[in-house]
Amino acid sequence: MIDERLEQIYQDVVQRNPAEREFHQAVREVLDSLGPVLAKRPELAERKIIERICEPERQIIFRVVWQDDCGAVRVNRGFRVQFNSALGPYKGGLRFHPSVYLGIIKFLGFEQIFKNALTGMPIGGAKGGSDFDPKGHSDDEVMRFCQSFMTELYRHLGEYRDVPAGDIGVGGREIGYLFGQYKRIANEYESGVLTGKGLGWGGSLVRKEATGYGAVFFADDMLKVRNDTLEGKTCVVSGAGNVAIYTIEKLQQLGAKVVACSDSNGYVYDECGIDLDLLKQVKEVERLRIDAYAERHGNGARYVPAGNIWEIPCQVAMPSATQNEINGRDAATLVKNGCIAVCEGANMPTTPEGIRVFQDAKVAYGLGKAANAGGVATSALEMQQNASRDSWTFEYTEARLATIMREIHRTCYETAGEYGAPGNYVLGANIAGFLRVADAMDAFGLV
Ligand code: NDP
Ligand code: 2IT
Repeated sequence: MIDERLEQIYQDVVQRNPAEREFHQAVREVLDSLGPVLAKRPELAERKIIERICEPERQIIFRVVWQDDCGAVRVNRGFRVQFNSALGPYKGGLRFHPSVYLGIIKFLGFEQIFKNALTGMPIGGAKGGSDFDPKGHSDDEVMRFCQSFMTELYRHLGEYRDVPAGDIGVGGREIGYLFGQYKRIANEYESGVLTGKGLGWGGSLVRKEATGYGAVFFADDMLKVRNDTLEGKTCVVSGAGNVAIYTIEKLQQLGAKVVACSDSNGYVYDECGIDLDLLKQVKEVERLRIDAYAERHGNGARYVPAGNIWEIPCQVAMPSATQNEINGRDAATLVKNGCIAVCEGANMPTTPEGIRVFQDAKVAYGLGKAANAGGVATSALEMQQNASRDSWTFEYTEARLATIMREIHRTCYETAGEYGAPGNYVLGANIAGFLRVADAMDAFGLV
């Protein structure tokens, strides 16, 4: 770090939040970008804006008890970290995955503050979730879990207070059960309290596609400033969930070829390009594992159990599964194999060592908090439609998303240039996002 005040802040964060490794990592990455800001704006340091941003406004941890189909009692832990409300109501997804603990939710909530600021929409930052794993549970069990989870969470929510959405393990089915229970307890049809809703009950067209589409728009812009395009590029997309599927869809629409995707068990390699209809059938309709794609395909698609997807040669890599899925060695392999752009649909998928490898090799590197902001931006568009009791067409909503993504890219690119680091989207995104939140916090006084 350039500034020893920042190093001290980081050490304090580590000490005050022991054993929250991913949270430390997310804080470090932002603080590493802020030296030039403190040099220009010393009053922000005096008023301890950074220390305040690193401390969540409110953290809620609660017990979730439910009964499985055999009548056995199950106990999980629920979280909602309401990190920062300087720019609007708390906003951010819910993650249901067995790896969830406070450190994961805090890293995601911290990232969300800056991401949401970059969208230019009036939304603060939050994240929540549970160590509950929806995989392997029946619809009825998922419903009972969601109802129990919302029975505690509802008192902390509201369209002007806190508006959750999906993330890993939380899609349309879970949002339906959560909304149903909220509506029942609150006795109000408060559409704007959750986003990612079904199209027949207050959802927005394009929300399902938005994170993946947005990440591809960002990748397209990164290549454009280098006088290049996505057309004809060989791409690898990790994951096979919501973000991965719609990343693949938009890449294909723009003429790129996606040769592989994955889940936590392995990857599929399809030299002719992923068959998206088959992938959607396997993952979205039947909720199967990715090996079923290769089984059904029959025509050359190969399933590689426990394979490392980053060993597949590609020009564009779009990590869309989870945090820290690309380490320094994976990054070096990608570079060696000719990768020219990495654009993150997932949150913090590249380790700090991996980021250094990409930056040293002058790979166009689009970090998650900028590149995957299209999901939450379209959530904010869903909130707008709910507030005005309106619903927009697919074309109009996608055009709004495209404009927002192009604007985020421009902001990051120009800010990096202004601070003497042209092409460094990490610096550009962290500084631009931070300044928007810091200026609002500063205007509010000591709160
Ligand atoms: P889904 O639950 O729809 O899909 C997640 C995919 O990632 C699955 O293929 C899953 O495989 C894989 N995955 C999850 N955890 C791990 C793990 N620990 N190791 C290996 N693979 C894993 O989630 P989303 O597509 O919504 O989310 C993917 C990423 O995008 C996350 O980082 C999320 O935070 C981020 N994101 C999501 C947004 C959204 O709107 N949904 C918005 C912005 C970012 P398996 O089935 O085997 O678990
Ligand atoms: O990480 C993210 O930005 C999301 N999971 C989406 C959050 C949202 O509120 O739409």
